[in-house]
Amino acid sequence: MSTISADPYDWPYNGDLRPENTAIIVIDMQTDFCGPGGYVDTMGYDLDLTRVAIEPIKSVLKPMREKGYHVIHTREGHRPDLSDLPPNKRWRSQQIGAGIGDPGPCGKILVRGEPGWEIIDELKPEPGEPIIDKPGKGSFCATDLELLLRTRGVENIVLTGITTDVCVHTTMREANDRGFECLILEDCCGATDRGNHDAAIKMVKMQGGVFGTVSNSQTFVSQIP
Ligand code: C5J
Repeated sequence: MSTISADPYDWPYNGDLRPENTAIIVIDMQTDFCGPGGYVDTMGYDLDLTRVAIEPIKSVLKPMREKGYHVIHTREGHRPDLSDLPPNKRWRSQQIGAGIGDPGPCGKILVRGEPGWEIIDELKPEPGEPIIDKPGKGSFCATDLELLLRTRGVENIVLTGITTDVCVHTTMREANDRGFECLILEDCCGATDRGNHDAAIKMVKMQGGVFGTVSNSQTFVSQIP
């Protein structure tokens, strides 16, 4: 039996932490969310706030890969014909000057196959690691992620990526409702606003761990069995 020190409870709750039943999900580490000229940059947000997660995620991926844990990546993006882009999502993005599907310095914003949609070089998936393409914020909505996790026997999920308050949080909530045992690594995430990041982390800790529990990369790397 092994656990990772976490707040408000050590994870996983039942001490059953093994490479076979545990996956890390690296959420949306794409140029559009943390690279120059991408969606977040075009909206005018500070890229340092999302890029801060890159090195901590790398430090966690290394031992997880070496020990044979499941590694899964996600990308937010839409079909080139935008047939899976809800009109209200497009309209809202246009209001802030970064219309999804519109041309930008990294190609069409948040469109599959465009340079901005690619996962950044620092966190390129290794051969065999599944990539989930999702049209929304949650990684379970309109994807085969749940089937993939259940088929592999995954029970525990480590959440990393960007942004803490949007795609990471939505995915954590979806996973928690499906009975997965969730851990979020707070320094492996970043938001477009520091206060939102802190609030999103705080929310997880309410009610005895309402969506799971919180740790950090250093603790995780030093304790992972
Ligand atoms: C957003 C994401 N923030 N990956 N997407 O629109 O969190």
